[in-house]
Amino acid sequence: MNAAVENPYWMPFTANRDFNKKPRVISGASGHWYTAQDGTKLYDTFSGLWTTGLGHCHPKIVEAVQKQVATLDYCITFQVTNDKALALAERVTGMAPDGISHCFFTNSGSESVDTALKIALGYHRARGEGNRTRLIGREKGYHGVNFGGMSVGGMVPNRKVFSAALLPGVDHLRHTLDIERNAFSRGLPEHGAELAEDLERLCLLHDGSNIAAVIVEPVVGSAGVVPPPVGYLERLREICDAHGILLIFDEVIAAFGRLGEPFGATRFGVTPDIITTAKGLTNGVIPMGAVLVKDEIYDAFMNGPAHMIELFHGYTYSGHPVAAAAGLATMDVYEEEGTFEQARGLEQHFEDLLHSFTDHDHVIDVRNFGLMGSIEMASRPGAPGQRGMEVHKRCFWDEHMVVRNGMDILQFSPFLNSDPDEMEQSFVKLRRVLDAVE
Ligand code: PXG
Ligand code: PLP
Repeated sequence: MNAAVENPYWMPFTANRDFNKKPRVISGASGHWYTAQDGTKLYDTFSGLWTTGLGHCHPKIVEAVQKQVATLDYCITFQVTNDKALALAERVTGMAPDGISHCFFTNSGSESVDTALKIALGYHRARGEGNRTRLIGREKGYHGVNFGGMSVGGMVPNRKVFSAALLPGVDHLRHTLDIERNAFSRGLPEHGAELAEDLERLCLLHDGSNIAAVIVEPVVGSAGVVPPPVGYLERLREICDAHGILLIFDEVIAAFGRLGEPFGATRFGVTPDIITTAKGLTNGVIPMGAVLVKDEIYDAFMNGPAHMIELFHGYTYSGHPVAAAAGLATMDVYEEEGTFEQARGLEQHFEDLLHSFTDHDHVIDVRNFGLMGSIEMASRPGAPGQRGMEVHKRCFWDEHMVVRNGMDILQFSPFLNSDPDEMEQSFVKLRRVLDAVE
């Protein structure tokens, strides 16, 4: 099929008409490189979509998936389970902060978020605090596209069309992006911890006893990489504790090495009550997510008649054996190859490369933490997003490189096992593109 002529595929988060004029189609990958349909090799600067930190088609994961699909392809997931799901739950909770020893499987980040919100509401009700129903998100937050995650999310284009259908009883903290005070910060920005006091304000307004949970990304990803101000997450934790509110870290991007640690929670030394994950759980090979919860939360559900279902929630594919096998192989590779330490070792080089763009005419901010980074360009007057899209396309066609843009913000998610020279070359190519675009 010639996608340029007629493309039946309605692509997600894509400018479909523009895409169809000149489709960008990948048909293979190996390690740090994609292969386009015409055979061109393209360097991947985004590890898939924050997913594939170990590189594409890792032989150990490929082998585990091939073996599993020929051994147990699918298994009923309700009232019966499979060996791989059990093993993966043990493995993942074993890496989590102390006191978090149960996990619930989903198939994506969006499902993890909606699952976490439902668990938070069920937990309070089970403890006789059914009045705690309010959910708090944050401006610029991305928590997926299902109704719960969209409601607590704070990205305006994702909410605008569905405004009337958003969950009731949701409030938002202000976002922490402050280019005026924090531009070109290396790592965590200095200013903004006081923004956590927004939560105190909402507790005064609604009374803290009505708030069920607060959900934030420890480092904002989708909205353009916004690391938390120094002290901000610690303060959120304190306020949640003072009011009995559950703190949810949405670690769909942050977990599994992106911040040089198993979790953002372990990197920041701030332990939330619930952690949502997906992406790096299987290196992106098979869709899967996991929601990790503190023991008190799990225990609160474990009452009533023992033959009864405790949580009326689950997906046909929760704990899918092939996904779980991919997850187990991924965890093996992280451990055997020392991936998280390797990622930590790449941080300085990555930071230096990103910040070498500080003086570029188009650039108004550079932000980074762990192996998450962004270069924010000024928008063209009257045409927000146009410059970013042009950079994306020129990178693809002229420099053979996949670069992710969110409007005029370029986002970078290098491989956790990147070759430092390859990483450097990608930024040499990027500079050529930034010099060439108006
Ligand atoms: N929470 C967070 C923090 C995410 O980053 C999701 C939930 C939803 O996951 P699923 O698997 O349902 O897509 C995500 C996903 C970007 C970008 O350009 C990031 C995501 C999705 C789309 C684009 O940074 N992250
Ligand atoms: N819709 C219908 C008609 C179904 O039968 C099911 C599951 O059985 C679903 C939606 C939910 O699908 P899933 O469990 O894959 O999320």
